[in-house]
Amino acid sequence: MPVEKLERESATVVKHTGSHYWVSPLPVWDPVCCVVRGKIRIKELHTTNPIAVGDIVDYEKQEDGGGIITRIHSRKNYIIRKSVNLSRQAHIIAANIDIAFLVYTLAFPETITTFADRFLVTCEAYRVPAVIILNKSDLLENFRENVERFKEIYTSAGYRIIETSSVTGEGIEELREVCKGKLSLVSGISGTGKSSLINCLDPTLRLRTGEISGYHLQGKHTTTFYEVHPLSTGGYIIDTPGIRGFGLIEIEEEELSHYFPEMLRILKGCRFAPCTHTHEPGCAVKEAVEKGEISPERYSSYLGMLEEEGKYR
Ligand SMILES: Nc1nc2c(ncn2[C@@H]2O[C@H](COP(=O)(O)OP(=O)(O)OP(=O)(O)O)[C@@H](O)[C@H]2O)c(=O)[nH]1
Ligand SMILES: [Mg+2]
Ligand SMILES: [Zn+2]
Repeated sequence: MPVEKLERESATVVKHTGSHYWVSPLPVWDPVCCVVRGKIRIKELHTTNPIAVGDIVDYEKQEDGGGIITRIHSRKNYIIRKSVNLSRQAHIIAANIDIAFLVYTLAFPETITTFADRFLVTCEAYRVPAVIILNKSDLLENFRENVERFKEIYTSAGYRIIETSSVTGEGIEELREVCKGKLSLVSGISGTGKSSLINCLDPTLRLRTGEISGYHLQGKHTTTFYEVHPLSTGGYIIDTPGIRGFGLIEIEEEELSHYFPEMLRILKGCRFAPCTHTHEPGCAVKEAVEKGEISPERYSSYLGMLEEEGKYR
């Protein structure tokens, strides 16, 4: 039966579950359940989801209280990753975000640094400011050396790190301040405590959390939807499902080092331009690695990504 068209309005996508999108005209919190009619495609961007949380869309209100999405506004930015399985399909995690928090744990579960570096490169490539949350600080008594090394690597690269614990409350007030007035995103592997942190930021939210288990102490992929939560202390935060692996989408070989802030700062000094900072003589980046000004860990992550990029081309 045809439904009558009512008003057309703009709103932000605040939740995505399969075929449904909830939208709300932020800062007003009044989510309406919408569907997409027909195909909405963004030119030249082939992704599994044409619309992501954080997108601003136009929708037509329907008599039954729901809506039909008719248009996506152009995006200020977005975070996109490639699935690490064979399909290597691209997926937009979220759009129009002011800050991306990488929720990282050195133990319980241990996150591999290549995950962090790929996430951070993607944030740089799409102009999303990134902040690292080093969570579960209450469990790191026996990992002090790893903590210090981790902080050294990423602060010298140019990233802010906030150490947090949802058990002791460490860092929560600092995080609240950063979130005020912004749309932020938490991302990370399963079990790092993304949903627990959001519950700490605003205890009225009561998001579902899951224990970590098994021999490798991994998370159980408790959060399954992408969802925006309004924080009572100000700002909106997007909880996301844990990611297994973060596949980079295509980045040109010559461009990759621009997304390592510590390399970008000095690559003007390379004799050749463009320089891949691998075999070229007179390379300022290699020199900085030798002098210890760029960490060997980040440089080897860079080389790994270069190699992988070549492989899929
Ligand atoms: N000791 C300690 N445990 C924590 C902390 N934060 C979270 N946890 C525990 O870690 C487990 C996983 O927490 P979740 O918040 O569900 O993790 P998540 O990142 O949302 O996981 P997914 O939704 O699966 O991606 C739960 O048992 C939490 O209680 C922390 O700061 N310290
Ligand atoms: Mg979760
Ligand atoms: Zn160079």
